[in-house]
Amino acid sequence: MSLARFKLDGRTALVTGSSAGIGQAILRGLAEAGATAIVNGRDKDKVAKAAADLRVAGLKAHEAVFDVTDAAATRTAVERIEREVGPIDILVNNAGIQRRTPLEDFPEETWREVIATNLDSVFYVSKAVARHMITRKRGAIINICSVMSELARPTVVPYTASKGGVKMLTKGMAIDWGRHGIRVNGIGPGYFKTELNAALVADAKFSGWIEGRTPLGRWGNLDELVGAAVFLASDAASFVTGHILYVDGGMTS
Ligand code: NAP
Ligand code: GCO
Repeated sequence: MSLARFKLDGRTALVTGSSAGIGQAILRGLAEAGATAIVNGRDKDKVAKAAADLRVAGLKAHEAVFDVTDAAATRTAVERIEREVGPIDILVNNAGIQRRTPLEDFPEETWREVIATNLDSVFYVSKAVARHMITRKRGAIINICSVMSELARPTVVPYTASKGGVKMLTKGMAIDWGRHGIRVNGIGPGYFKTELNAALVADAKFSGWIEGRTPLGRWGNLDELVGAAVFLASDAASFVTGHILYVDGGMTS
């Protein structure tokens, strides 16, 4: 098989929450594979900095500042991208948050914030983008799940529920949109050192538990997620849809 099937030249990729962390790493990897990158986040300065970093590396980058929990703002932003940048060929629903509190003490408003950011947004952004992909009869969507799509641990139950939802939403989207030539898959990262996990990284006991609980014996490196994203976004995965690819050092096994 030619490695050209992994190339993304001539395609445009929107990654939500790509001004930092996993989303930033995945978007850079898609751009290095040839895609035009669209950086998203709520903070315009962070988005501008992330886009500038891509341009300094000689990569094509545009900025799209919007809150993925706002369905109307999302629709407006997607219409603007399609009009001003061009067709969105690849969508990665990555934006997400974590809140840690024992369930019996978990505030209802925080539950809503976690579900809105991690789950509702995947529906909002995917629906806005898929309307255009359907007319073109092609597209690739990747939803960022988690090992928490399969496993649970204390104090992060709302997050776990949200990521279980993202797993099944991924499968449902694959079923509804396969006839339109749209492939929908998930990536389930293990534990990675990002801002979202800063408190865990600083906790030597927890970090030691992660290393012991992970067959490869360590936290993941952000660039170790890029291969899975490029594969699932590319023609190399032309017959792959509804699949959750765990990049977790073996934790879910
Ligand atoms: P992060 O470092 O905190 O980055 C989160 C990104 O999402 C930021 O760019 C943030 O920018 C953006 N964001 C947050 N809320 C948003 C909203 N409402 N609208 C638009 N953008 C928003 O987190 P991360 O660790 O990279 O996590 C990214 C995704 O990976 C999440 O879905 C998370 O659940 C998942 N994940 C992470 C790990 C891990 O080990 N880190 C493992 C498995 C899955 P602004 O705040 O400026 O908007
Ligand atoms: C936690 C972490 C996890 C990871 C990730 C693992 O508190 O256990 O935040 O939820 O971020 O989701 O896949």
